[in-house]
Amino acid sequence: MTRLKARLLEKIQEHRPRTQRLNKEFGDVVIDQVTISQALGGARDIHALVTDISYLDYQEGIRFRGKNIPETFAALPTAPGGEYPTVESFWYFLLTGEVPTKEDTEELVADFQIRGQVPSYVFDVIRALPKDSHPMVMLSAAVLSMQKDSKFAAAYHGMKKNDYWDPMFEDASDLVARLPQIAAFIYRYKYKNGDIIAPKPGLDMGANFAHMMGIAKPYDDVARMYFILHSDHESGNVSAHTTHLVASALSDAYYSFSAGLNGLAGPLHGLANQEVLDWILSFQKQLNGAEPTEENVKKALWDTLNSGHVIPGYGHAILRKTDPRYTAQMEFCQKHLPTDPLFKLVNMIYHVAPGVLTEQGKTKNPWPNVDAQSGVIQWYYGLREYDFYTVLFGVGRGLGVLANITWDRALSYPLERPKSVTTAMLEEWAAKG
Ligand code: NMX
Ligand code: MLT
Repeated sequence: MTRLKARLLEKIQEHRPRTQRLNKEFGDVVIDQVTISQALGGARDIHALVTDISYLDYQEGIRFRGKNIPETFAALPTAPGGEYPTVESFWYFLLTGEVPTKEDTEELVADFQIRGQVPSYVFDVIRALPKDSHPMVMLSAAVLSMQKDSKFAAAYHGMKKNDYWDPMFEDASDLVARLPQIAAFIYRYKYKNGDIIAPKPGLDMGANFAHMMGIAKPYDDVARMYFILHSDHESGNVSAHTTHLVASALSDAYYSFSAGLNGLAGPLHGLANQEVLDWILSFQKQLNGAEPTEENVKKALWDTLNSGHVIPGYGHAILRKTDPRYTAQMEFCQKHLPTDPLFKLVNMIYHVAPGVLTEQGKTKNPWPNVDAQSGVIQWYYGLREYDFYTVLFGVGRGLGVLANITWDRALSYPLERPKSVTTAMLEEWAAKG
């Protein structure tokens, strides 16, 4: 058993009595009530999910295991020669809530090299799809194709409920370790004439991903930063909630995460990073070489709104301030690409868009989210096929949602099955006030 798995087991055993006591002794305590607009409005803000892996504050943004983004980056061990933590150490942190030692991380890097070996049939599945399939289709299909080797599904009939977490952890770890190679394969297969670069033994996940993508330093750090920032955003977002919901039927990690990825592929969720680049580039084209100004950016934003479209990368279902993931990436850009024309344009949009959205008066949050800034960095380092950007989000999101479903099984969270009502019932309650 790896040190991570042994520590995770201790953590699970420590945690179980807390959940059991709450359920048994305090099960009737009311924590929320539901209004008609919440029932009609996408269950917005109803407190009905429990996770300890991350928490999203309306103003401050995300905390992973209690730490905000700068604290997370500062606490975890960095890769040799890198400025950002290894993804492996972050995986340990998400699962246990503890900062791993150097030895814990090294063991995990070695463990991932073994788990990370992608079965060759996965590549056959990708190749069998039409080449013009969206890369998210390729990623989701690749993940789903590995279901046949699920350790959870194989063990299911011979297992007690208390042990479910073990093969779920095994599947989750296998998946996390394999995702970078699958993503890099999709990229090189689809956009680089199938000129595939094999993984290199001994590298951590960020360095190996940069290597397999064929992009030089500091892209290893970009990958580490990107995967960590996109990992988790508590349980209610579409990809996390879908993964959790599907896993609640005791579907294994492959079924569950593939479903979550399909939700991530929507333009209001993860696909927004692709939409942002598309929007920015078409605006740049319209400028025809002229400098972006407050006036022409304002006009482009209004044109988009007046045509009935959303401004991609702005707004959020929970956040009410600038997303700290946006800020973390902006700080990276200020350090590494301060004069890049696209970064300057993104800054100009940040200067103008909140005012335009406030004036329009519809959105509850006129501030940028993670997707407003992420594509510019990829573009700068040569990854210009922007319909690939959501795949990068997906690799990162795997860390959060797969840690979550491991804990779901550890704490025996049951089948999720909310109750629906009819419109007539709502009308009846409305009449009663
Ligand atoms: N541009 C224009 N209109 C907007 C925007 C925006 N960026 N954000 C919200 N609105 C509109 C929204 O469409 C709705 O209009 P209507 O009443 O006509 O249906 C109204 O403002 C109220 O929406 P909110 O309650 O503020 O937002 P909601 O919680 O429903 O949706 C998002 C949240 C993120 C879906 C929404 O802000 C949006 O569509 N943003 C643009 C897409 C985007 O950036 N998505 C990525 C989110 C982060 N992620 O990675 O997943
Ligand atoms: C996410 O990272 O999942 C997005 O910001 C969307 C959300 O939290 O609802």
